[in-house]
Amino acid sequence: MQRDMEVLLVPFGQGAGRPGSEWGPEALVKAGLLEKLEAQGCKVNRSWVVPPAGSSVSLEKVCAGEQIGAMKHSSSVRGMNRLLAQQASAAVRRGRFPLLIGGDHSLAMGMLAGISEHYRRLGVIWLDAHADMNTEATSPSGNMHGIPLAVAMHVAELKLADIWPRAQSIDPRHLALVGARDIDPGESRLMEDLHIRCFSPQEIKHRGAANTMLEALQIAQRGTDGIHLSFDVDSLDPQYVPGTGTPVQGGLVPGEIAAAFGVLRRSGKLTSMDVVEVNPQLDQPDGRTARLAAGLVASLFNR
Ligand code: 4U7
Ligand code: MN
Ligand code: MN
Ligand code: MN
Repeated sequence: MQRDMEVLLVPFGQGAGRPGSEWGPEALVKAGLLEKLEAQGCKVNRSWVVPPAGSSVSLEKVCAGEQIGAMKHSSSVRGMNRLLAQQASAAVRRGRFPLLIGGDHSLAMGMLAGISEHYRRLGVIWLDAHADMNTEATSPSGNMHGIPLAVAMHVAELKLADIWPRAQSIDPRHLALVGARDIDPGESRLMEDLHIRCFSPQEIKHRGAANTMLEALQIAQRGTDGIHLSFDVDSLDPQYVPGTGTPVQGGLVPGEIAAAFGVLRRSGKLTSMDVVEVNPQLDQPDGRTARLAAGLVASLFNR
């Protein structure tokens, strides 16, 4: 893995249905994520991604804009993702590994938009309790953290190219879902239509996490020029991650994520990553969600 990293800290949670994930970056920094990475010999360049005061994409101004369909805060989500795409693209151009510390999962749109300017055939591994591929038309909630994959595959109304003009859509053949167990009807139709491979927790527990991740890696690797890992902490079982906004029972245990990450680390193939949906306001007072997430993320970059 490229160990010269651009850590993009994005305190933004308006894509989620409940407040708090905007405090995720602070909690992950407090949990020592950046020190752990540095202790392992990574070069950590960090930047907070927030709208510059008075800029044409300030949150205040974009909040006042029009909404797409019924999606909540769609203008500010788009504005924030445009800024993020710019930073993610610049990081790859400088030869660095972009690591997003969110924030809610709508921020994956900006990451994929910016990164796909350079990796034109990007493989994606989506580690999540959810499929995150509702469209504006199928979303039961109107929350934009539930649509990033539909946007990335250019099957939603909003497209990556609306966020970042030089973006390239994600080919569903290069996408693997890992850990999904709460899938809406519109999402399961799309998964069938596009033949998207989904590894349920049941399958992972049966086959073993390392074997499963090896197969997911093959899907993301075959015919691609880069691999993005999107780590939604709700892929873990809620007993380990109380601090997340959309918990779903029956999730992965930390040892399973660690084993899966071991496969990815040894492959050396990842070219970018997100860690999202840490919500410190919902966490136990000891901050266990951020601490667990920080340890797991750092383990990916261990030598
Ligand atoms: B997350 C949901 F309806 N599918 O669209 C939706 F169940 O980034 C949840 O994975 C989405 O946490 C969860 O709102 C988004 C819902
Ligand atoms: Mn999720
Ligand atoms: Mn998600
Ligand atoms: Mn969530």
